Amino acid sequence: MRSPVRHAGILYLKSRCTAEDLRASCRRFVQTFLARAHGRLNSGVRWGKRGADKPVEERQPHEEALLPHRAFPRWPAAVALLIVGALFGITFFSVRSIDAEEPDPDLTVAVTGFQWQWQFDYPGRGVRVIGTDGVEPELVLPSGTKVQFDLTSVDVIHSFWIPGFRFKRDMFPGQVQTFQVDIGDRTGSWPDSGVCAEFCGLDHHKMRFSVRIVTPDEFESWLQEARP
Ligand SMILES: [Cu+2]
Repeated sequence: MRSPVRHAGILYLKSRCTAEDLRASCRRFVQTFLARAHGRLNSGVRWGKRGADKPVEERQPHEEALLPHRAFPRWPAAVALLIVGALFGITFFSVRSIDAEEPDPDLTVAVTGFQWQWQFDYPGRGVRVIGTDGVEPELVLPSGTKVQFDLTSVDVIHSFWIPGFRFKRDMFPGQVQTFQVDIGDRTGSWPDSGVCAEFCGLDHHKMRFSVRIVTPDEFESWLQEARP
């Protein structure tokens, strides 16, 4: 006779499978999983009873193998669980700190990706920079500030990536993704330092831009000059 536990883990697909059938199958699967996990944890005791009361010469090989003194130790599983838990915790808190946003950043830049160029808008400042075929756009930022990027796309998925900022984020049509970056005190110009990191069509390779970081005073002067 087949074990009911063995049966319980199988998801039967009927020609007309109702939602209740699926729920029942999922329930059986979870119950089976828990029952087996519980059985494994107690294997040293449960399996150890088999053959333990027989003389050594009458024991079957599988019974001998499962006696308590042959059972697998539990500490490797405990160590593995501890490592997984620690890695999970480190990842959780790292991602949370990376994604943390201040309610009032110093500057917001709205970045729009399109096939196959970039558009940088400085909301409230009246400045827009658009890349054209053959002319790489320049992203100008003030040093020593917290800058928020609002990212979106008008056609396909692009990905805004400035390797020097250690930050990359995908851009989806119809959605706005935000992230904030602390712009350090270093000023300078870095041609070709920003790219699209998502293959977005034939001329994807043309989606590159330069980054220039200037002092806050120079940034205000640049805004005035760039304003149409
Ligand atoms: Cu792209």
